[in-house]
Amino acid sequence: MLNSRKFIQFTGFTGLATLLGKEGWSNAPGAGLKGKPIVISTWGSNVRANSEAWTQLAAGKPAIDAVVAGVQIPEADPRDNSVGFGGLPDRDGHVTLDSCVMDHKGRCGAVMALEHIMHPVLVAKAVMEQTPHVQLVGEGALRFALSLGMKKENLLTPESEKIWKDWLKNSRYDPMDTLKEFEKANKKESEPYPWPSPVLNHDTIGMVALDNEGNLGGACTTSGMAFKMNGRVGDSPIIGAGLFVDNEVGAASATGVGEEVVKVCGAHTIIESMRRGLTPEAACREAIRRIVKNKGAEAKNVQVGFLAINNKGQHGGFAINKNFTYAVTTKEGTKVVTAKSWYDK
Ligand code: SD4
Repeated sequence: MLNSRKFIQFTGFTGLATLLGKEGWSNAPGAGLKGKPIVISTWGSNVRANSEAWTQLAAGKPAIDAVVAGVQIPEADPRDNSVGFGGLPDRDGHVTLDSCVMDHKGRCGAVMALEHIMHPVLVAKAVMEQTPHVQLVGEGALRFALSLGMKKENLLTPESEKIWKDWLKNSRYDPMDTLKEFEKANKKESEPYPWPSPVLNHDTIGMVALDNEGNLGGACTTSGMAFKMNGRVGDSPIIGAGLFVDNEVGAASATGVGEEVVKVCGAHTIIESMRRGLTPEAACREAIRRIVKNKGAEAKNVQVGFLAINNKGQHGGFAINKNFTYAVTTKEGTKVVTAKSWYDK
């Protein structure tokens, strides 16, 4: 069971207040749809992305199109320092993007360490649809994007550049060191769990959806861990780690310290657990259990959050540490769910 279900409060998201009625989205477009469409995405702040995806689902579009539309919202938002434009750079100052998509037929595409392209998810989709391959990386991915007519852009905003330059003063990279940073900043325990720091690595978007026809799709897109080594690839563009979709079962995605997600094939593990009959939440918990088993007591110092839907439209999530939230949109409306976590008291 999920421990908190709240309809969204609109502080900070002015446009959304006009979209939702007091009790959720009772007059939402799509209320008359026969199926049970649903879209969920990592982190409560991604309600705006859900809204875009829902517009597509409500118009009867396939899940894959809905998620690709949805995740482009944070990709183009310079305020989101973990995705696309405005994403924090690697330690050499390069904004390098990881992204993947997967559809209901098991088709998939990914780009890794892609620079200068505002919407890596569109390149990942084109890899899936227009090439004989599944993954393109670095220079080759960039050349492919340019061949599609995409523009080469500077994605490093002045704000991200400043954060990077401040970081360079100490140049300490240790995603496992979060609690120490937390204590140094004199934060209270009740504040959101900061991994690896309160602001620097939040809001990667993993989004999965079920459309009106009962088909699933998913997308995951990120600028990855801030100040990573140049060339580092996380879980987000790895099919089976950051994202997996199987129309027979469900769809799952991940956020958090990608190295830990890759080690347990996170999203694929969740799908296989749901295939064995686990609920989405229990399946996410099982994947978290494997990370905790690997890391022992150190797991307390790292955050990973998983979310999943099954092909009946049920959803769930689970995290290592508390305060992992995800946004859910259905015909009933949009809400932000705080997932249970391994170390919930
Ligand atoms: C990564 N999983 O590159 C990503 C980071 C992330 O919100 O999820 N940030 O490891």
